[in-house]
Amino acid sequence: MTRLVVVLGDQLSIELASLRHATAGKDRIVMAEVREEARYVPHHPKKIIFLFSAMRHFAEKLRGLGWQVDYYYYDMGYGSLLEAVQHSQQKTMASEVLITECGEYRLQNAFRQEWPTALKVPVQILHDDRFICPHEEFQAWAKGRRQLRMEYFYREMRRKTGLLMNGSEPEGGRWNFDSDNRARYQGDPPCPTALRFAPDAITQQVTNLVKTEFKDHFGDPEHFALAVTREHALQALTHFIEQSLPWFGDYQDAMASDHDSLFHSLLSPYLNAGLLLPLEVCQAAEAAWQQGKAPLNAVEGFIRQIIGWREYVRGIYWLTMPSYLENNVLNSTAPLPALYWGAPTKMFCASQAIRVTREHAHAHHIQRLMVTGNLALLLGVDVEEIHRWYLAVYADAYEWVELPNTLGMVMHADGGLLASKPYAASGKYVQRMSDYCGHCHYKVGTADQSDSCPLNALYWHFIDRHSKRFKNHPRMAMIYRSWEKMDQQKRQRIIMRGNWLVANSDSL
Ligand code: FAD
Ligand code: DLZ
Repeated sequence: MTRLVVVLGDQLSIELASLRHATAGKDRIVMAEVREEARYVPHHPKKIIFLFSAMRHFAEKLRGLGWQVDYYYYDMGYGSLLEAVQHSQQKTMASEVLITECGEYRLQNAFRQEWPTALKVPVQILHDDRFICPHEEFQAWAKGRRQLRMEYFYREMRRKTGLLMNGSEPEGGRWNFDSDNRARYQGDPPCPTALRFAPDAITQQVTNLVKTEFKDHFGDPEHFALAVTREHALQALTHFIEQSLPWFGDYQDAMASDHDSLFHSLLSPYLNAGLLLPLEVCQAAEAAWQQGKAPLNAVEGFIRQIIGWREYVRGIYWLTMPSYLENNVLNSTAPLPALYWGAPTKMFCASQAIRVTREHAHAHHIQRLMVTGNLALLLGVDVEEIHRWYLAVYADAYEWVELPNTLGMVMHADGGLLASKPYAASGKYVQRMSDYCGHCHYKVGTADQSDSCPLNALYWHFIDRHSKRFKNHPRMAMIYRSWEKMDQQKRQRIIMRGNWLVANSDSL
């Protein structure tokens, strides 16, 4: 009997478990562009162009390999994945639906609870073994630990994969070279130009559709240049390994007004949609080190992001959902400032982070964490609102990876489950790591004046309003001592300015 194999927009890998468990020519694949997935947040137009085009190319590839594919185009008007699968099921009288677990609790729950009843056939859900750490392994690792820390999880993943290992010891005698990775970028070596892929006929067709159907979504659909096939994604990987990896470590935390992505890989949309696999990407980086083409601090730093952070945030997501979404321990409820949706701002750092987001559906990690993230944390922006913003605006955004980064790493809303202390910072951090402050209307050297960098007063405001929670935190005690030593009147002026900024965040 025929089975239906559902392939989601972020499951575009030939190695996918459900494809391995099915038979080309006998079983039938269902892929669908549907309103529910395209509209659960107002996705950036480039994210939708990327996914729809990559899905259409993948369907072509599957057909070329002998698969029968039912592909539902957006303009066929299907509301949900279930509706599309129901249509194929009624047409084929398939006996079973096969699917690889997905990246979002909402949909995974629907597969379990709704689909078997609605479809009247069994729905078999397979583990997604493109990831390195299965859920059970993460649960076993987390069980009984007083604190979860990425660093210890990461070491387990190094041992498991053998990446950068010399027997049972880490290559270079250290697990982590992060302390070597904090340089400010001064223009040398020159940054590579990003690899751009000219849109083919499929991408052009999708772009026209997106420009019409999603014209109300934040983001620029023009100049789309992402890879939409595995072949091109592999070219992007090679480009990164050759052109950027050697300096990835040194400038990982830097920001520069002339260079939107510095030496970052820009591989996250491909990894998350399945065009590249995490292990192959790490192995390519390790090979570059073995061949003497990239130093250890760069390669270790890069691999840590993938087998460390990426797997760790996924583990936390599935360990804690759905209750993770409810966390808001700092009671953050302020509205998201209009600048996040493109309103003008005098803060140069924020205007840069939003500009790259609007243009590319991408911003690098430090822009997300220390600019838009830090500002939202200091202002106390509503956790759900900022979560939905991050989920909407980046081409790599899926809830399993976005939510722990936003709610845990940025907003500290989980009370320290993901990271021990908040990444709160004043304007000094931006000044140290970028050239932004030199272009800014505000003065980074002061905190209590009407033209002082808003991050400065907001930082102390945050420290003051959360003193009960953080005062005795061993890594924050020094900050509280500095705050308490500050002149009483200056403190008052800073708090007044902080109050004003929180209340007038649309005027930043
Ligand atoms: P590089 O700097 O080149 O890093 C290499 C790879 O490591 C990335 O492609 C990514 O797969 C992985 N990686 C790096 N940092 C992280 C991290 N903190 N968590 C998970 N994986 C990581 N990443 C997403 O893939 N999707 C998201 O929706 C997402 N949302 C984020 C939201 C916030 C608030 C923050 C602070 C970070 C978020 N990140 C997210 C993590 C990170 O910012 C992006 O992975 C990175 O900027 C992607 O660019 P890149 O491919 O050039 O990364
Ligand atoms: C993000 C997205 C969008 C915009 N559209 C679709 C779609 O039309 N069809 C589809 O199968 N997947 C889409 N996706 C990705 C899904 O939302 C993603 O598979 C789930 O969120 C699980 O990670």
